[in-house]
Amino acid sequence: AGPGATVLSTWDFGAAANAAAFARLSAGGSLLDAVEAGGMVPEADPANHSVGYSGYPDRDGHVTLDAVIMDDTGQVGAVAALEDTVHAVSVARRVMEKTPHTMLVGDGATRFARDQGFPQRALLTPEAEKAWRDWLRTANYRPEANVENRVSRTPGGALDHDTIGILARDAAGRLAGACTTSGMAFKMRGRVGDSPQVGCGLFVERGVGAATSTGLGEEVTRVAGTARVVASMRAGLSPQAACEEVVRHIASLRGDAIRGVQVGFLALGPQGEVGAFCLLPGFTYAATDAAGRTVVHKAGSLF
Ligand code: SD4
Repeated sequence: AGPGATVLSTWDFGAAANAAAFARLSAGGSLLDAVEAGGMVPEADPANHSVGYSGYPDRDGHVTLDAVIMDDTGQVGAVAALEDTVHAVSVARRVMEKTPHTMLVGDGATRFARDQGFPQRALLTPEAEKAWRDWLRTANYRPEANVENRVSRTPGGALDHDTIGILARDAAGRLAGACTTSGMAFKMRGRVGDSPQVGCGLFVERGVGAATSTGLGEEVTRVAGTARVVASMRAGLSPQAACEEVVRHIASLRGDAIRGVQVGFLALGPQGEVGAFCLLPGFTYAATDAAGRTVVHKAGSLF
């Protein structure tokens, strides 16, 4: 795993998130500050149709966001089906810090965001609305693999599914992570993906590792994917072997049902060891080392 990573994020656009996270760490911020700052980057990016502002809506035209944040002391906060709020990852952090709960959903999450002073903002951009109206003509729900790396290439042309998952470690080997997404484009109203669910989109355990996932969330949720990756690491597998194990498990469990489906996992060990693996070619991730150098890598794939 080379020199080891300090910040790891899913997809090409993770490089910008890593830069923000690394800057927070360098300025003395905590690991939670870093992963939150990283998640906020794609959330605010109008060219990214799969996270936050300008995310593609559900099939009723509502942009609904899922996010989670977690550290290695077991602190966790999440929101699901949050609306009218750009920074879902920050609301998730408030859930962690200000409530006795680990997750708020729907109207309750949105009301909590207002109570906490997060500005109300319409998330459906004209471009995303046009994509939705175009989609309604066929209403064919067919998630497309690796569309995350094609942000703003074909406005409205593709069924975006994306997430940013971001993992960070400090010099002492402590770990934290976050995951934020607008979920699958044109999903059913009320659909919640893997991303905000602990052990699915994100899992972090002190001294063992951190893992995050991306792709078609249902395929991650049904196997509690990141909980499984970290459990394998606890049992002695490297982050790479652990990511490969869960991908092989999904493939053997699901057979033909996952043909053409993308799922990718990213894992980070306490010494900065990196693992990444996916079903189909095309999953990339950004790794930033302790000196702040970022390289975008292609993950290995099963097929
Ligand atoms: C979801 N896993 O909502 C997310 C989408 C995603 O890359 O990660 N896409 O299913």
